[in-house]
Amino acid sequence: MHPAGKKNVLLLLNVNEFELLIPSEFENLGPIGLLDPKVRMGLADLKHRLSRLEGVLALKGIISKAGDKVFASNGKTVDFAAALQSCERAGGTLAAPKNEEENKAVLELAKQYNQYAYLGMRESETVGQFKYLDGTSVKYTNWYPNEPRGRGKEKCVEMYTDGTWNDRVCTVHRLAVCEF
Ligand code: MMA
Ligand code: CA
Repeated sequence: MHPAGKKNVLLLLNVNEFELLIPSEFENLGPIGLLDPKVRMGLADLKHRLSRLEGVLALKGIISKAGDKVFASNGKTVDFAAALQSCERAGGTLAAPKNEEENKAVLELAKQYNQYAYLGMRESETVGQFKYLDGTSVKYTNWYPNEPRGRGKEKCVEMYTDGTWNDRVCTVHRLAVCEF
């Protein structure tokens, strides 16, 4: 039973690298190793079946993965605001590659759809400074030679189909690549 007003907090539990969200009211059940063997078998089976499904989706070019991130696109080209909206509606956000591995994973999707892709970052008030959508500063970059050169007039960022980046006006239609 949920006592009135009690928040349904979730705990992140790591089980053999398989992260599970467990309602906090079960925290007193202790580590996963103490769970009923049938429950543990069920978890192992779910893990196996999920990784099999991810393998199929990756094989088909529907998702790409890097570390804990999953990238996917609806294949549509839209302006920046619409691209961000469609990612958020799906429970994700626009892809913001934070290292070379993630950049390659986003590139896979740009190549799959043969379209330049919007990235989840924008130029700040300070010309030439780019920030992620949560306001933190962009560290890893992969600018095309001599970019960014929009001098404050190109506040969005597109990924070319070779993985390099260009600052660009936010009104052009580009592939919405999301991260989850
Ligand atoms: C050139 C280059 C870019 C700029 C676009 C805008 C094709 O690339 O000047 O920096 O963003 O033009 O059309
Ligand atoms: Ca540019």
